[in-house]
Amino acid sequence: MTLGAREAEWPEIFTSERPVDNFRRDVLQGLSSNPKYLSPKYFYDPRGSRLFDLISATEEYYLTRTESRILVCHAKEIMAQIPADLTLIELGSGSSIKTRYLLEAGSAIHDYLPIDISRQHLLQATAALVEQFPSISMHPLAADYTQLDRLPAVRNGTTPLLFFPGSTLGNLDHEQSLALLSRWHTLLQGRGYLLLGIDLLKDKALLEAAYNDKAGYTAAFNMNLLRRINRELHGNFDFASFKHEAFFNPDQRRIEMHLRSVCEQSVQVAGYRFHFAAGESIHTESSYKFKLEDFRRFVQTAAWTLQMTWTDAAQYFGVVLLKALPYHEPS
Ligand code: AVJ
Repeated sequence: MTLGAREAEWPEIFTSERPVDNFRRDVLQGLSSNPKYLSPKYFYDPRGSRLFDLISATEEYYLTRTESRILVCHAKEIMAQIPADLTLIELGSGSSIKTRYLLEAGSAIHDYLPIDISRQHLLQATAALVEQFPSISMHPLAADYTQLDRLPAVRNGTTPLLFFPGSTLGNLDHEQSLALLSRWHTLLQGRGYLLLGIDLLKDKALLEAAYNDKAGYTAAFNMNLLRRINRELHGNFDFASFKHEAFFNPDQRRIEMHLRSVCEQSVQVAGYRFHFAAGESIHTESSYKFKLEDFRRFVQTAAWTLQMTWTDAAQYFGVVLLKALPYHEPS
């Protein structure tokens, strides 16, 4: 079936509100702030999504392969923890590569609802899955999963299982991730599960290597944000006068990515002028790293209880299953 025909099959992928319009507002707000920042969710234009796939295949970036290995080894066990007849709702599904491990782990999943901000990537990834899993009903939605005010309806009698792999929760600071976990608990009305991946705290050198791969894909991924601003917001960023930086901040337990201006300069974006001092940076991403015992307490404050944890032998990465605590209508 052609992609065109798929479009007809999934009207919601093309009718939902265009997430792009927030790009201009968020970029101008971030560049007007002190210190300057940009949201990592805007890394994922088509080129950015391809660069992330290249990063995931590097030796240094252990996260993707380690999480995939945990899912491959324990998918059946994970599914056994949850009542059968599931609706799998994936948040930020990207290439849906890890999803296959859950879909292959038996017949518990009947409906798959991938949600991603990158429309094109979502369509291609879902179309490929339909070929492999014809018995599973698929309902892709192009949307920003951090802004959902309602979850797509799940078929009556099925249990919703939210899937949030890749340690993407780590891009949010604690306040933001608490708010997001609470929002999802409310959207589920306290009924359902959340399976997520979290990158665990480890040796600084290992962490920094993962965000400074020798091939330079992470630097290109970071710099691609400026390329996107030039293309979509009539910017005139000169890539040669900014450099990629990624380092571990032990106080915050996070990797920080920055684009640092190598000289004093001013840049035009959407008709506005922004001044950069020599050495001034744009903070483009935080990747928080977790300790499992702290994480158990953390999720409880958002009305989730940690059911089970699966890690690799070296404890580099954790896949955790959370269960929603009963929902109480706010009094
Ligand atoms: C996909 C958000 C989990 O933070 O490790 C990879 C993105 N940034 N290399 C991460 C990313 C730099 C990645 N997440």
